[in-house]
Amino acid sequence: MRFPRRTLLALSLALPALSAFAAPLVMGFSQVGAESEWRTANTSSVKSAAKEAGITLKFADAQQKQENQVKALRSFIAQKVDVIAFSPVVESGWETVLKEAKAAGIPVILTDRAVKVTDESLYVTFIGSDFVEEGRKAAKWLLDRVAKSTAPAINVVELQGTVGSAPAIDRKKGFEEIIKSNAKIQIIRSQSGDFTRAKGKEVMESFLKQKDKKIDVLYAHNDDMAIGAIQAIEEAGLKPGVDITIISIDGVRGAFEAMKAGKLNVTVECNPLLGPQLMQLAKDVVAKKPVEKRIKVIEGVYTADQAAKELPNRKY
Ligand code: GZL
Repeated sequence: MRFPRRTLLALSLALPALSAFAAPLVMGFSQVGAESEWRTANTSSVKSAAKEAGITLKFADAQQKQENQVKALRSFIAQKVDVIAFSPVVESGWETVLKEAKAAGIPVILTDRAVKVTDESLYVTFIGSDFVEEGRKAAKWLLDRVAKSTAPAINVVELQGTVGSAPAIDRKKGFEEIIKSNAKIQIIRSQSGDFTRAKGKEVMESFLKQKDKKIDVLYAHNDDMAIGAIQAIEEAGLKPGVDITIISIDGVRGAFEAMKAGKLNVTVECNPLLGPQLMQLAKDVVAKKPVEKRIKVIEGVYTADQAAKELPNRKY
């Protein structure tokens, strides 16, 4: 069917204006859960940024269960959303549902955590922190801290994040890569606290009950587990941050308050405020603009002596 030249001209002039009346972009977002202060801040950033960007957000909380995330992704596919974004609770087990999204022509953005897939075309881009580097930063702080120590051994206990999750795997990897340079530093116990305060406290209690080796350092994969462990250390009659040096990751408000109280020694920042970048990415992806396959978040390291000054500036 051929349109008269004047109609085509009119349409081409009207199109930009018409786009203002286009239906808002619809994003299906599957969130890990509400397990930590970090996660709460991440959810708040995603929701406020979607509102700000005029994006209709369909938000699903998976309560840290992969099967709930798979269900949510399938629901978004059935609803024919324009784009799917999710933070995968664990790295593996996503091929099938991501193939379903691809078959439905719905682009997928990974946010916060990565997946292990054989076909990288199953997602368009991954925006999140470099967890291996966060583990390295934690270990480098410890190396500096014990550089002048005459102790024959530095015994570390480790509270790992959720088993199988990218941050738990990579934070362990980065930490172990760096401590290898000092044979005195040994991880004597390591167990998952699932990124929660309650589990962090419970596992630290079990570490403290085992009296065969003195605990010099706690390395916690997130602040919430460290804060739970601080309670366990105090209940055991020890001084957290003094009798046991505590290193954690995230940089949430609770960590700055613990550092200000002298109960935590250092937190490696992991920025949860990905919302605005994610929404712009979604618009670019839907508009089929080229985007980077891997977008890293810039982060710092904060020590106890900086806590009081930095606390008022914290946005999460
Ligand atoms: C890291 C994020 C982790 C945080 C935890 O980007 O996936 O999950 O470190 C959170 O606090 O539970």
